[in-house]
Amino acid sequence: MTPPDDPALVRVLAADGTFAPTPEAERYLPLIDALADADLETFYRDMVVVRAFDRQATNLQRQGQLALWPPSFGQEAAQVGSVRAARPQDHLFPSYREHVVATTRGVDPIDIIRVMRGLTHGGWDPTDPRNGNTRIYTLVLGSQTLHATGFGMGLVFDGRCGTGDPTRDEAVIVYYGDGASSQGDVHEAMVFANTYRTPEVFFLQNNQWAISVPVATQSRGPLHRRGAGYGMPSTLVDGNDVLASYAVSKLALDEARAGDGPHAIEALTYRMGAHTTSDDPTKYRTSDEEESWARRDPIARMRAHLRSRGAAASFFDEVDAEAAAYADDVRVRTNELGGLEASDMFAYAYSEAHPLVQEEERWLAEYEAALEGGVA
Ligand SMILES: Cc1ncc(C[n+]2csc(CCOP(=O)(O)OP(=O)(O)O)c2C)c(N)n1
Ligand SMILES: [Mg+2]
Repeated sequence: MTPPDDPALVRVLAADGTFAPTPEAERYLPLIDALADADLETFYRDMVVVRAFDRQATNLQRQGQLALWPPSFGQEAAQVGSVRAARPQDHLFPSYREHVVATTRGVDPIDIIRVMRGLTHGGWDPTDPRNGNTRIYTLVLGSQTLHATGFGMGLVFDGRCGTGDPTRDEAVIVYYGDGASSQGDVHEAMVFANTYRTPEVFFLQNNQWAISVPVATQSRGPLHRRGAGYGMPSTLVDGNDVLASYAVSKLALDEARAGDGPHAIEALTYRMGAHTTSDDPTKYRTSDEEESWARRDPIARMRAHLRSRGAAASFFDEVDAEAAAYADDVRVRTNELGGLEASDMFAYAYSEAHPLVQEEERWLAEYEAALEGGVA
């Protein structure tokens, strides 16, 4: 399975890192020209750091420190490009593997770890300014698109977009997957977004798989064409090209903020890892397919591009060291986290006391007491 040879595709960097814009990329080139060397280095650093974090978290799950981990391995360019296109006042609605989206906005990586260790009832506080307007992870597929559209409708009603002041107007970006695109919630969200002209970007990461179901099985036509059916522009981008992902997201967000309504983006990418640590992709996909996508690795592509622009070897060494230190810090802090307060399992099942839950809590307390006494 390879990305379609679709003339609509926006790509700036070829897989080997050479600057080779597709015809559809031409209109985005001014946005890319406006980037400084430091911006390109930031994109690269973000991708390398999150890959190290992601690998560390996968290992921590294997060591029994986390209940589950959904890897972002392979999707770094789609995520970094889009989040770096957002302004501080924008609102981000992730799904469950947008780790670098959350951390770039300020969420502490240990807060993501805490979610996957089962220590929280949702995650972080989205209203805490340190979290950069990042909503919590959503495991119920597609539901976050409704949250985002509702939030966007609020922005319209409150006059918080389309005023003509780009420093104050706000936009929303919501992340979802190719599998989630089949959910009714997504379609309802798109209908309402277009009816109310919400300042919203629907950012679909088509990573080719919904667990073990390939995208071609459930979606017979190109996903990016769906936007037109709802009355919004839609753009197909190479999601393994961080520059293209940045540029299409930037334009769509700028237009949304300015009052031009919603926009759908389909970013073609690939989930290079397992669906989660509970999954074994060797059961349903071939190593040929994995290798063909490894040749389009988003980090290798950007590294080659930076090298061709003359980045020093020391820069790459520094980034690698920074990524390793970041991952080490996460490991150290994860090992310091305590366990679940067992009482929490019962406290939040119902809003009011429930006899069955109380009975289960009593049973657990007795069982643990017996364990301590060496009886059980
Ligand atoms: C409403 C709902 N149905 C089913 C599931 C089970 N489920 C979890 S992830 C997943 C596949 C999602 O695929 P996709 O949207 O492509 O996202 P990806 O995991 O590839 O990032 C499914 C079916 C769920 N979490 N929510
Ligand atoms: Mg998918």
